Amino acid sequence: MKAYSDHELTCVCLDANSEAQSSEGQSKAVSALERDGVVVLRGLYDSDFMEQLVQRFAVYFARPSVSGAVGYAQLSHAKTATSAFTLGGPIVKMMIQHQLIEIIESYMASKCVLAEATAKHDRGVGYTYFPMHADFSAGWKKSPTATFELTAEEMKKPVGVGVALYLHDTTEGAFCYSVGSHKLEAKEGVRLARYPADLQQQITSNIVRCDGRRGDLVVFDDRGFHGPDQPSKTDRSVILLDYYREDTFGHTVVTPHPIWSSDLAGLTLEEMHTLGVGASYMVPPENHVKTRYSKNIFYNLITRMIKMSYFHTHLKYKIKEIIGNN
Ligand SMILES: O=C(O)CCC(=O)C(=O)O
Ligand SMILES: [Fe+2]
Repeated sequence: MKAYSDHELTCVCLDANSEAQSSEGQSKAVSALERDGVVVLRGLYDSDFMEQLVQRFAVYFARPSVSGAVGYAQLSHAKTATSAFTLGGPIVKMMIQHQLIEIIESYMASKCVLAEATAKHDRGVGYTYFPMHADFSAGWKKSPTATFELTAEEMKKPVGVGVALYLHDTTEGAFCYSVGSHKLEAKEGVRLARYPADLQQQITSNIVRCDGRRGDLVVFDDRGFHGPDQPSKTDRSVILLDYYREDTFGHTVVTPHPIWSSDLAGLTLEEMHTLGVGASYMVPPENHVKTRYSKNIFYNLITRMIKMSYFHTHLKYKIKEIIGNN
C-alpha cells in the first residue's frame, strides 16, 4: 500500500483572458515553485479547448502508427506515446500560453525553450515500470555522445521545468512529486534507489500525489524527485512538456519537434523561438526513444508483412501483363 504525504500543494487559479488579474496568481505560482518545486495551475484552458485536445488525442491513440497510418509509438507493454505536436492546433497554443511561459521564465530567471513535448498514455498494469527519479544531475548528458554536460554549479539553478497537462480528472496514476526535493540538486544522481537510506526515506516521505482535474497543469522543477503514481491499475493520458533554461543549455531542444507547418501561422518570432524553431538538438530524430520499436523482436516480421501487404494487387497487374502479352 502506497502512503503519500498529505502536504497541501499550492493550486493557483488563473484567468486566461486577463493577464492583469492573473499577475498576483503568477507570483504565487513562482513562490510555490521556489518553496516546494511544484505548483498546480488551474483555469488556463476552457472546456471547449480541452474537448478539442482530447478528441485529437483519441484519434492518435486508437492504434499504433503502422506504415504511415495515424497512430502512436508503442514504447513498452504499458506505455504508448507520440510527439505532442502531432496532435496539432490547440496543443501548440497551450505550449506557448503566455502566463505559463512567464511563470517558467520568471522562476528560471532566463528565457526557456520547449525541449520535449510528449503525448502519453500509461496503462494501469499494476506494477512499477517508471520509478521516481530526477531528470537532471551534475554530469548529466542526454546521450553518451552528446557534447553538452551539466555542471554542479548549473544544478544550483532551475535548469528545467516540466509540465503535466491532465487530459481527464486524474487520481490513481497521477503525477507525483517529492515536495522540496528540488533543493537537494540531485547531488547523488537521478536514481532514487542509489541514495543513502536516510535520504531516500526523507525524499519518499515528502511525496505528494498531485490529484487534479481535466485541464490542470502540474508545473514542477525537474531537479526534484517525481514520476507517475505506480503501481497503478488505472489508465491515464497526459501531455508532458519540458522547458529547458536557455541561459544553461542555449537555444537547444532534445530532438527536433515534428511541427505541422500550418500550426506556425500567426505565431510571433518569440513564440517560435520558445517552441524551438531553428534550435540545435542533442539527439538526432532517427535515434530518439520514440524510434525504439525498430529494436523490437516483432519489427522484422511486421516490416515483412507491410512489404507484402500490396502483393495481391501487384500479382493482379503481373497476371494481366502476362496475359496481355500473349
Ligand atoms: O508520467 C509522468 O507523470 C512523469 C513523466 C516524467 O517524469 C518524465 O518523462 O521524465
Ligand atoms: Fe521525469
